Amino acid sequence: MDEVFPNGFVWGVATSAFQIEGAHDTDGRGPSIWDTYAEQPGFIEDGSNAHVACDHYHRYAEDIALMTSLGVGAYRFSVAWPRILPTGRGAANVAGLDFYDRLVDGLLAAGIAPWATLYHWDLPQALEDEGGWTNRSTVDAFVEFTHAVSGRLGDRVAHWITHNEPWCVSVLGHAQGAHAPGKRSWPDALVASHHLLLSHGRAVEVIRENAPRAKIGITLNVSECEPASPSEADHIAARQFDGELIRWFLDPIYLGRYPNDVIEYHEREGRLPRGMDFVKAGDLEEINTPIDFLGVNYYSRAVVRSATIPEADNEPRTIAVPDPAELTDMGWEVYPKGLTHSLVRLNADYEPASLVVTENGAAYAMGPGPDGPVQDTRRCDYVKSHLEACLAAIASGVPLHGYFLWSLLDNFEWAFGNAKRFGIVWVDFETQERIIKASGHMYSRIVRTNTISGEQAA
Ligand code: IFM
Repeated sequence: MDEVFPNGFVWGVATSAFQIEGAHDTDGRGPSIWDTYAEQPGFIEDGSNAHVACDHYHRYAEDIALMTSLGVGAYRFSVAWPRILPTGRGAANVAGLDFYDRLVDGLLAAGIAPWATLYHWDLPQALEDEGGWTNRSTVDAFVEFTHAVSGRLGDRVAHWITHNEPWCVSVLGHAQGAHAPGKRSWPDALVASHHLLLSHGRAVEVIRENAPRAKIGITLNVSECEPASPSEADHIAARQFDGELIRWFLDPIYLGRYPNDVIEYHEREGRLPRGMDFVKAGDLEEINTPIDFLGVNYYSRAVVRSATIPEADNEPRTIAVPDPAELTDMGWEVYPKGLTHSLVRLNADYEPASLVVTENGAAYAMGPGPDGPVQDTRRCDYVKSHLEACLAAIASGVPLHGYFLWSLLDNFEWAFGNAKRFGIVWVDFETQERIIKASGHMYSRIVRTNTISGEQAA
């Protein structure tokens, strides 16, 4: 197989605001739902919070210099809504906008293309107090936020992502309680998912007004959903999970309708007590607004078993871990073939104009050895095998145009806190020292040469 990527392939690194910025109450930033969530005793595995995180708010210039030394061509970051509109709507906080202005100008001066994500989970707490994503008025607030940000940065940011992983926001945040705002209600999760999608469609229109030449997309967390056994029950369960995770979001976006089998499944599970009454006339047309690319965040596959999880009373199936399997520190199976299969399948089912891997990476704990360097060989292997998977997809005709490694920096991994390290740059959270790991050096060679040939798996 050809080990060279197409000319013009975008090589990037990704982060998100809440996970790296810190400066939680600086320059007028308001509290977000994740600040509130992290304050609850026991909600963050290692008891950490993101008040300082990687202190990127103050060290962004140093972090741009790191990206320059890696040689990456693009940087995917997110804009903290509570920095721009501290209570969610109303007058924009100029100091917050100024920060992203400096960041974008710094990136452009360094020859790095900014890719801005609008919503990467940090909803202003004031909006949550009014019902958050379950309240349709949050869609209007998101439109205000999009106006403020794209109005200020749209002359320089040429790539926009409306939402990051709306399944996590709706299901992990509203049905499973594993993410902020920590709710456990499937009906709320499905209402929230619709409002997220509607806000996506409306935001696309706003960005097109403020940045007419920009490319706009949305990012989903994608897994290849496979049955745990050949049994019919497991096949059905895998298809249901695929429906909940992928088709529930992409069918409205690309086909202008919710998938009937998934509606029926949610109804059977009692998750739609009032049917689909939250879908108003015209909503699906707005959600179906054309976009320029589909962002894919891929980490692992989902092996699905039909049996109920005993401790999670509202889940009718289990996501199993195959045995034996190679696992990352998240307990996620290393399964690069699933990335090829997912890209090929999404391309066939939805025919997006372009696909971009907007996140891929692995959590491994290894830090500096006695003589300094961080030998994260397993992350090197993970990245290389997933880039091979990208090449296989391209060879099958998938219009894959870029890859963003998650993540530039070790950072605040949501409910796991600082304990799970995804960075290709190691961060000492006490001193804020940064050290490029072996994976960062390897990635640097790859992005400079546009090929993975010469990178040996360990
Ligand atoms: O850290 C997260 C990121 O915020 C969203 N996608 C998955 C990553 C790893 O869990």
